[in-house]
Amino acid sequence: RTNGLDTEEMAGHDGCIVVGYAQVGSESDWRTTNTQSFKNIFTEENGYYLIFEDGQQKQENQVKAIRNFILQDVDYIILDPVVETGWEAVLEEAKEAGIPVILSDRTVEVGDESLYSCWVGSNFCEEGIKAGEWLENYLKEQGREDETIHLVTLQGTSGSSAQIGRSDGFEKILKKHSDWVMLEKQSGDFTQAKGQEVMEDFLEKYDDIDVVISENDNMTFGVIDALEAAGKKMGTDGDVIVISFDAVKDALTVMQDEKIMADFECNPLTAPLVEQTIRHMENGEEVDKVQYVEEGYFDYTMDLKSILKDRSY
Ligand code: GYE
Repeated sequence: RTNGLDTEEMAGHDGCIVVGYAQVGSESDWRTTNTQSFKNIFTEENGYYLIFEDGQQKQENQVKAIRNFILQDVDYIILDPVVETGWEAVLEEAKEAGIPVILSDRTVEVGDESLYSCWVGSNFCEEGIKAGEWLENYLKEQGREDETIHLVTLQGTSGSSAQIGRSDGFEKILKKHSDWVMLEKQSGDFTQAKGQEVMEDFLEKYDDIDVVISENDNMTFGVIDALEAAGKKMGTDGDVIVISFDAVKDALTVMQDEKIMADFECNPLTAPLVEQTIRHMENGEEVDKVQYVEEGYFDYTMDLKSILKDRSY
């Protein structure tokens, strides 16, 4: 196996499968685990040489990283695209260079699906639907199904498939309830700092928020800080119901105090499935175009203490 990496960089790496990985950034706990999952799996012991690029949540950085991977003539490109659109040109360049592209976590929207080999990730729309259905059931259980319910949404990075899927999925359930009023949706870019800022803004504008939908846990941590600073109580006996996505350890920890009522898991351990896919491709086997990772959900009624004991992320 030869490749275009300069000899110094590749010294001692002969025979490895060279993988260029364009990661979104380091905006959340979920992301940290996702990155670690790749670093643990794509090791030299496993026969890989991993070139990792952090795009700092900017598409232009990711495009630059992919162009460098092409110049380096890597064997595979793994892309976690920050947003869905605008990838045609650079994916075309990878295709012309004969380098397969595997999408991990988020996906792209392109006219020509042959521009990537496959996508390994989560069913974001399903996560949004499950969140809406959970709220539906909870309100029924509380005898509040005929009440007018005021909601706000903190969306993830605008135009990312995680944001689009979760928003669309929740919207499907929202539409069935004429008495659910979505007061406003704003992007908190999947970060805690932005999440807090957006929630503070919502609290200034609306004094009747019953439900907060927050499209990832780190924004939710910001939401909780803002609610606490405003003297709002969360939980069954509180003023506000907070629903989140990801289900990282710290989120399940605060769920014990009902600061988060339900959390829809997004599995960050995509690397094993990506690695398995590469092995299949190395053997010349066909791979499934869409491969979903497994995920569940958690709510405040569960035995979180024992769940937390076995949880790795
Ligand atoms: O929910 C969020 C991260 O793309 C699924 O990105 C991922 C999302 C995840 O920043 O925490």
